[in-house]
Amino acid sequence: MRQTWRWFGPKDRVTIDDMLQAGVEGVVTALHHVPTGAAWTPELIEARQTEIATMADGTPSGLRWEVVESLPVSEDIKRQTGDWRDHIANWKLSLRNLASAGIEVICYNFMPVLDWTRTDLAWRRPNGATCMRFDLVDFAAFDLHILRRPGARDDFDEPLREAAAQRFADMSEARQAQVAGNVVFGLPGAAERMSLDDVRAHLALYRDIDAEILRRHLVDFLAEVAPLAQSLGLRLCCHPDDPPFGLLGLPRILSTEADYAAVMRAVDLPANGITLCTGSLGARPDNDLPGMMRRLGDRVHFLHLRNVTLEGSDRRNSFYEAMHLEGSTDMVAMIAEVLWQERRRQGSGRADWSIPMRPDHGQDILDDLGRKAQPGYPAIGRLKGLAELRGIMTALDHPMIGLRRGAA
Ligand code: DNO
Repeated sequence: MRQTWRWFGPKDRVTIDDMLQAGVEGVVTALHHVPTGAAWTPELIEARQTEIATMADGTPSGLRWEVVESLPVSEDIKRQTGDWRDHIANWKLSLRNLASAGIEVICYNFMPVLDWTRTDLAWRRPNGATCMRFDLVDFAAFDLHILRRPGARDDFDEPLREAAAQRFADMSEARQAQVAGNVVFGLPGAAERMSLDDVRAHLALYRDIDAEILRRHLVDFLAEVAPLAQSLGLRLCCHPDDPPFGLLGLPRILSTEADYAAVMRAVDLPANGITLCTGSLGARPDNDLPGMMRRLGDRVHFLHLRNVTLEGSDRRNSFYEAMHLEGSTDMVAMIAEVLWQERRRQGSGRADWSIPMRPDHGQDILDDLGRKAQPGYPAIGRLKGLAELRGIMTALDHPMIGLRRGAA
């Protein structure tokens, strides 16, 4: 596995020097400042590559931009409205420019309106660390009583509606505003904040788009971009829904193994691959993550290794972001499956046998608590996650362990 790290550019409070000292091998970033729908120019790509290649004192970092996360897909493309054809043309131009710059792995997602959703961005753990959390009762209180979305009632059963009413009655105005802000924080790049009216307006635009239509739009998009990516030697990898269940009445199409299998079959090219995010998919107890890695592994082009603790056994639960080896996902089994997949790729002579992974998210610990980096992306919490994951990788790869022999 290639050990990578997400960087939000020069404004990120976690620097190139920081990640280098964390032992990172490659960088994951995006041109967050380019408006969605516009093409990424060679000049802007090169400028970002130079930033990555340089430490604070001007010495070379030895790091390269290895994965794009994300090349954003516009709402117009998802809905096939407005300028969607121009946006696809620009997306393809960005692919060409990225390929010319030597960047091969391109992550994107196809979630309408919101990129990810949490109710807490800094939820306190008993040891004083903080983490992100999705509280289903808070979320229902938001949907029913703060956003007051028409149709929200039908999404929650009676006990949940009652719990949400009680929760809302107990919320201070400050907490109401905080939950609303947190829920809408998950915009790609998270630079802007939507008002509740903006959210309502965005939701209205999806009134007539169900999962079947949205899936068709994704397949139409892939039918355009995947053959080009294939010819340029690029690997596209779609990120799953986060969390992997319906929210705010919006359609969801990448929440399960069956969802992924259907989209990969529809455009059956190696370049049409997936980002296997154990944190997003792991928020649903019926997703078997090591099994997904085993069965879909030859099209997994990028890995997000992260853990969540589920607080129930339903498909839709409250959960919080646990430390990387804690939580509900068996991370050792997951890494073993990845290493097996890499052996198989090596055996068949694939140049892309080593899969880029990044320690996804981390709890805020120690000096992170004062640094206030991007939610989910602290320096030390991620460093701890990477160190733990690297320990597992190193151990499972050791000649004394049966994995090598088992895969042969
Ligand atoms: C959250 C991330 C997502 C992810 C995009 C990929 O922290 O996992 O923002 O980068 O959904 O397109």
